[in-house]
Amino acid sequence: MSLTRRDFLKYSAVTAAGASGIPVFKSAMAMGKNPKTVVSHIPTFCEICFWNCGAIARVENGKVVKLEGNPANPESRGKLCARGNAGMGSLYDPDRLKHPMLNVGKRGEPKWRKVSWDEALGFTAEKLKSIKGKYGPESVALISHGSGASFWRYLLGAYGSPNYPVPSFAQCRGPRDIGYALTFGNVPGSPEQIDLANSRFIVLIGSHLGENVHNSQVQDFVEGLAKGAKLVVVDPRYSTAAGKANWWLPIKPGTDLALLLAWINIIVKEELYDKDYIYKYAVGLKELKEGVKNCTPDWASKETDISSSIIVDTAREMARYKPAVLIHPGRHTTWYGDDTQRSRAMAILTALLGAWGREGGNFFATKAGGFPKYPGLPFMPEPGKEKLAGDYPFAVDATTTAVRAATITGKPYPVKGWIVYGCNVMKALPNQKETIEAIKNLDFMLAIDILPFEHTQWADVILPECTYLERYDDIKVGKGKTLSVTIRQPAVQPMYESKPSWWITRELGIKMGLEAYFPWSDIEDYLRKQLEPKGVRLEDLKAKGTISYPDTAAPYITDNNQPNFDTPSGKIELYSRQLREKGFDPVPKFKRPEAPPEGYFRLIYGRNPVHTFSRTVNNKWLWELYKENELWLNAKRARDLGLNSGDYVMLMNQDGMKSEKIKVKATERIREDCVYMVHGFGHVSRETKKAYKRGTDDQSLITRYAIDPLMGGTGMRVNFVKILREV
Ligand SMILES: Nc1nc2c(c(=O)[nH]1)N[C@H]1C(S)=C(S)[C@@H](COP(=O)(O)OP(=O)(O)OC[C@H]3O[C@@H](n4cnc5c(=O)[nH]c(N)nc54)[C@H](O)[C@@H]3O)O[C@H]1N2
Ligand SMILES: Nc1nc2c(c(=O)[nH]1)N[C@H]1C(S)=C(S)[C@@H](COP(=O)(O)OP(=O)(O)OC[C@H]3O[C@@H](n4cnc5c(=O)[nH]c(N)nc54)[C@H](O)[C@@H]3O)O[C@H]1N2
Ligand code: SF4
Ligand SMILES: [Mo]
Repeated sequence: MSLTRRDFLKYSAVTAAGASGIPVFKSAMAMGKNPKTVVSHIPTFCEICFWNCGAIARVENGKVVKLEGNPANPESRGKLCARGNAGMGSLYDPDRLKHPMLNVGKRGEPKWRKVSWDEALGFTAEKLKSIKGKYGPESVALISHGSGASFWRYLLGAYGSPNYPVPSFAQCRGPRDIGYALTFGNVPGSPEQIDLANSRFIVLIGSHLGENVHNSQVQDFVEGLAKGAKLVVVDPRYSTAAGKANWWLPIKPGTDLALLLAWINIIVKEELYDKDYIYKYAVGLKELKEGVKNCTPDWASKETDISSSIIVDTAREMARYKPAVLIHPGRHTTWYGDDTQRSRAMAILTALLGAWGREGGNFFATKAGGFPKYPGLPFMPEPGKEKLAGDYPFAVDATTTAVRAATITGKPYPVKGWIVYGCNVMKALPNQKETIEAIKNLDFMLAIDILPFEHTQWADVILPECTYLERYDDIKVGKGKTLSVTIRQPAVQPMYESKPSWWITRELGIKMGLEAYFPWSDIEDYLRKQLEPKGVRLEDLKAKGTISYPDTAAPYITDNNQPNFDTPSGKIELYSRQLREKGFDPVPKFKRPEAPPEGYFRLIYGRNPVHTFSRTVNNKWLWELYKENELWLNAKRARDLGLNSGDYVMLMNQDGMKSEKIKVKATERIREDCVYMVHGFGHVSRETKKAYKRGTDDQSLITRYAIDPLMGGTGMRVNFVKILREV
């Protein structure tokens, strides 16, 4: 039975009961169910992806039977996506990790012994203390992705390590954030502060919204289109979004910077930029003009395979709608190794159109203050050594690949322990051979996960976290046009022997002699201390799920709301002196990417709307919807190769690496020079039974990666594959 609007209103009406700390029970009679059925609605937030939409779990007799969006939450607005709706598939996955386990075999050839929490944590504490004693605390790194990671980061801070890399930086949005920060002194934000719903002209460069499902962003995109926004989609593949576009530009992969420079060239040459805005807020127009003077539409046309008339038309059209133009900043931007400069070109174009801080462009997040940390914590030790950010002048944090390199080479200092939380390092990082080599060099690897995916099989200890529906986590503070705070709380008790990270890290901390850092009596005390200074009662938040603060500051530039550009000049930097000083191009320059050799295709990848990376492939409902990925192959090339949709093939990359078999999807919807697959398939752990050997792992073919010299991101679309018929 679904939660109707009336049910929801009834639910809201009983928040007073919730406020007393009692779970919000509804009368079973009112639900028309067996009178013995006890129903409750527990607000929480989704963890199936990191949009973290506010959700409401309907619990019947202690079992979660349905998940719905929480209308009070800005990320869900009452709706969940298919993945969020299927969240119970994680909770009730029969393959879940059930007990702490110790590997009594060799690393990578595990023999698992079920152990108590006390033994697992005691063993882990000893290992971590011994690494600290021998090499120093910086020799342990936390590689993580997900909400519970905040507790692990805190524990590592108390332990003294500065190394907490996330794949969502160097394999995801790192280049974008650095490119925008170099230009505007600010980042596009997460959730992105983009005004899709009010935009009159939207440009998607790669971003495949609709397949990439970030709930409220897709809702805004649909609203913007419904209100008549024009749409340009630049993608070598006819994506779902391209199906809605006024212009689909099937670009030659890896040449987007040439297109962007040509657009900039037209806009400055024809003086179509927002003059008042640029004179007031930007520096470097003259140098920019000079820098792009040879980037003519004809030049770009040869590089990109897009006709020069379309390049000119789209440039003029976008200028016509300025400033209500949204050049979508993208999210997964580690493509070809020149990604920060491509992102910078997108930022420069945004600036020329006057769209930063304008309605329909990029808006400003609320200035309302966030929530404080737990008060009175003992002083965290200053990490002794520099974090492992690699030799990249604009890297801001430790990166996964710099940590991996240090683990292999011992330079600049050895890394001997990995704590891997909610991150499948085999699937997320390019070049699996290097990942394995690094793991073999470790003294100790700990995996905290909910499922026995392949990377956990390399660990010495596995700790079973309970799923998001069984636990508390840190509060989620959202900063969009309004400030919001959302709670995660257990809808049901943890199954098996699984435990939440707040509990695991505290116990482990105490075993390592770090108890001074964990002064709270329990998680509710910990949360309460962060909520109370903002006047929020934990009980109210537990009942409502999300509390939002209407904002008084405008999200757009007005006379009283002037932008603040945190750059050396205090202005938008069309020309970047900081880049020049470090030996990089102050105005982005295009470098032609290597073309696929004869008989090879460039391998590109993306998302499927019903899966999140590799983590949902074992979820029975989502698995039913899409069980294995397919190889998108241009129909003409398929004919030439004598292949039909549904045929199975294997792939071999430029380094001789062969894939598992994959089903062909012969289609006009992709260029002839590349093939495409959804990321995250081809699991090799037998323990995840549904996912096992379904489809192909794109990462197994990504043996080569191009490192962004500015910030260390790993461009992963630099591999070429040949199609092999024998399977
Ligand atoms: N359903 C679902 N949604 C998700 C996720 C998920 O796992 N599942 N993950 C979330 C996360 S963390 C991220 S980072 C985002 C990622 O989503 P996006 O940021 O949208 O990812 P991209 O890699 O930019 O986009 C993939 C698209 O780029 C196209 N492409 C490939 N090469 C090129 C090229 O050279 N030029 C151009 N212009 N296009 C190219 C591909 O054909 C594909 O359509 O999605 C988020 N949303
Ligand atoms: N080839 C290629 N590589 C990529 C990408 C790509 O498109 N192609 N995308 C890149 C991007 S944009 C990103 S953001 C990263 C994503 O990288 P990851 O976030 O590492 O992605 P997953 O492969 O889904 O691995 C997630 C792991 O978390 C576990 N997990 C799920 N929920 C929980 C939980 O509640 N607690 C704990 N402890 N564990 C949990 C899952 O079981 C799984 O083992 O990958 C990057 N790498
Ligand atoms: S977008 Fe979907 S999977 Fe992601 S948090 Fe929201 S409902 Fe969950
Ligand atoms: Mo990502």
